[in-house]
Amino acid sequence: MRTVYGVSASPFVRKVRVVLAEKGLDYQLEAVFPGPQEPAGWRKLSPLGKVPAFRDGDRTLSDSSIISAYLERVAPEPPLYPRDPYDYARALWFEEYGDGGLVPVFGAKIFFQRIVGPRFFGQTTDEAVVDRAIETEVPPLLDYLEGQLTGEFLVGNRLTIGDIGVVTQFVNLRYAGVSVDVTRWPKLAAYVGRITARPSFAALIEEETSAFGFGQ
Ligand SMILES: N[C@@H](CCC(=O)N[C@@H](CS)C(=O)NCC(=O)O)C(=O)O
Repeated sequence: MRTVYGVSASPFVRKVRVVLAEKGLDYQLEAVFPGPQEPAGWRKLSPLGKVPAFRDGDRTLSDSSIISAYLERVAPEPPLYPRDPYDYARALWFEEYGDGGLVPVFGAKIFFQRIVGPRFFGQTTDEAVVDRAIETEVPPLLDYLEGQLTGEFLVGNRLTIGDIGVVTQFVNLRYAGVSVDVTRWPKLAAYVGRITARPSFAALIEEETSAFGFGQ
């Protein structure tokens, strides 16, 4: 049995779970909360201490990008990495845009401030940090994506790892009470709605919303 280790509200854990769902692969989720209360032996599974980590029999891996690339080789259908060299690279670029571009703002300055800090570390939200992020840092990130969307997906005409890597970050943004303004970013708002309505995303959003009470 395959096992994903991590906390389900993590955008990176969700990314791997969406990949597994899109490929129709069975797995179990084992709850691991990174940080001070990490379980004994965790660093053997995840040398950097981050979630997700993954086990497939006696093989272990960490990092959502690495796990997703492994799963593509294990189960090539449906492909989530384009065959065309440039499309392949563009899909990886959007995956990186989620990790390196969106996370430092959506994650560190909004989701952490509004959700993780108050709920798990007893911290008070610094609304000035959140407001500044929403007003000045989020818009250029969304402007770029709006300009990249020419069709149903970010790359080509089918779902890729780029879509999964970007949209999983928007799920956390929504949990933190921030949605994409449809009047300012119409293509992006429709795109995020479309991708999150896929059964792979929708099932996890339902599970996480009821487990954590997001948006209630
Ligand atoms: N590049 C990593 C990022 C994973 C990551 O940052 N996970 C966060 C949770 S969303 C984490 O484990 N943070 C704990 C830490 O950095 O110690 C991936 O794609 O898996």
